[in-house]
Amino acid sequence: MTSDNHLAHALRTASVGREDAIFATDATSGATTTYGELWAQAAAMAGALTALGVVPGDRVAVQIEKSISGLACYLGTIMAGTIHLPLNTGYPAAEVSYFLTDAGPRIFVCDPSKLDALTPVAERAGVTHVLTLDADGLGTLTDAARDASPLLHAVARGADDLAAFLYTSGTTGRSKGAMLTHGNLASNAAVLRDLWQFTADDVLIHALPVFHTHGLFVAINVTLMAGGAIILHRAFDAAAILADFPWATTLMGVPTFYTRLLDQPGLTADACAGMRLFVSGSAPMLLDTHLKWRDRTGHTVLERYGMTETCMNTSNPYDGLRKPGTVGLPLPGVDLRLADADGQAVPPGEPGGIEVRGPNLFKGYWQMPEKTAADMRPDGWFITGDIGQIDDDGYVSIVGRSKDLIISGGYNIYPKEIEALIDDMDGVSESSAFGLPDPDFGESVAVAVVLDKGATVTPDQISAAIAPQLARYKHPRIVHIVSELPRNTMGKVQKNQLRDTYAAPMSGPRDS
Ligand code: MCA
Ligand code: AMP
Repeated sequence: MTSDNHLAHALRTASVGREDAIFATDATSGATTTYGELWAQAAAMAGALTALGVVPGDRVAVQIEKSISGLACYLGTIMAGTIHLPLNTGYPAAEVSYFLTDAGPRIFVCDPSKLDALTPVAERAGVTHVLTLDADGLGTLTDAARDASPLLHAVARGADDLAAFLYTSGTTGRSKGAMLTHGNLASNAAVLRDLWQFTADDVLIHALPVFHTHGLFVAINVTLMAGGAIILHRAFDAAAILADFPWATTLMGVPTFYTRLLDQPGLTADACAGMRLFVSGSAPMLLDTHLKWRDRTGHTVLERYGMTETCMNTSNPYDGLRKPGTVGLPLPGVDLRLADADGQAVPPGEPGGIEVRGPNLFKGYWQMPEKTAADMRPDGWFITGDIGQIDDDGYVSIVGRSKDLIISGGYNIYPKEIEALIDDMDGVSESSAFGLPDPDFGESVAVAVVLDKGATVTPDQISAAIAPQLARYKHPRIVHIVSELPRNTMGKVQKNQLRDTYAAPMSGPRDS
């Protein structure tokens, strides 16, 4: 039924003949969805998209709440041969406008509550049809799917055809659409399923958002490929997740999940007795968290490392030594090297820029060949912007980043995006955004702002001005007005110095 559609076939195979097996249980309502129902809904949605005139290669952008119908919509876009483009539900209209204009989707699906605000935005971006889908699976997309003939034969697509765009911000400006192929997603999920030993008996607690690689292409694709089940949590609630441990076998999360779960008195070895695997990624897990988790639960968290452009690159082993503080070994089929700025290998044991190559590597940035060329060496190595070190056993540690990036609760925040908005304000001369240690999110955003001579802009005015422009998680938690930014002799702003100065706000300069 889906065999000519590379990714749909790969995701579907494990559940063929097991249509009555449960794919998902809603953590709130307890309602279940079988594999048969999931794929029937996906085929219906693919039918609706096809009836609206999509052709292979069209983009279908979605900004929808997490739901089973939302997952069926993802599978439907793949079956229809189109390109799935999920957007963070926290993006305000200003950010959505950029993504729609850049990606040029034919169809945009949003929450009904945002329809009035986003329809003009979508129309200005040339979107042909705006549909709706809410957290309960209701909306005009569902209506259209009910009325359309289901697409019984998924549109043929090969491994090299595009399956998804995920936008990732750049260190120098505009967000870039990473183009991921059917082969990228299928090969990476298959490797992870095998390495982490996922089977049809697994039940994954799914509390991640489904508009990023981690929640969608790792958690969902791996589960589908194993024919396992998920317990779908719409948001992260530590007590509710802990309460589901007895029915589950695995959890995937960002480090914040684990630090928040550690705050739960009920987190004990007994509570984890039925769990076989805890996976962490998207941000560094502190050694302290690793050790506390092991003490409390008897489990060693399996940490892995990936990127939007590459899916997953490395993982600690399932069987064998998991080394806290490392991200493990390169995945089977993934080449990883440490190189200097010219692409020359660094001496063994020395830190160097992490570069990767393999079937996981994206096809480039949408309509930005010069940015693709800047990150991809002619012989196919992708420059990740992470600095790594490899120990004698081959385990990779991430020891720094050459890209200017803040990771807060697993979300990436590019300082340049915040600085550009603040620098545009009347009365502002320049600004610098940087990350400060945060016990919950790992890092939080701070910004130092230099005002024009005589200007009287306040931190509150700065916060208020950027609030409607950026998703909440990108908002600076603290704004310091400073007389100048620290610079080195080359004139480059010294963010390390800002971090050191403001890490302990009570002892920092009293200039804000
Ligand atoms: C929520 N807030 C945040 C964040 N999340 N602020 C900064 N950073 C965040 N990550 C804001 C809320 O808007 C709220 O603002 C306040 O902080 C407290 O919210 P709270 O209810 O405590 O947060 P939450 O809703 O529980 O969310 C925390 C979270 C969430 C569960 C950790 O951020 C999350 O799901 N993170 C996972 C992100 C992820 O999937 N990353 C993978 C992408 P206020 O109340 O002040 O309005 S990276 C990836 O895919 C790569 C390839 C990889 O390797 O995996
Ligand atoms: P993104 O651009 O959202 O795909 O985020 C990818 C970046 O997240 C990587 O380049 C790393 O800097 C970071 N990252 C992902 N997993 C880990 C991890 N386990 N430890 C440290 N950093 C990580």
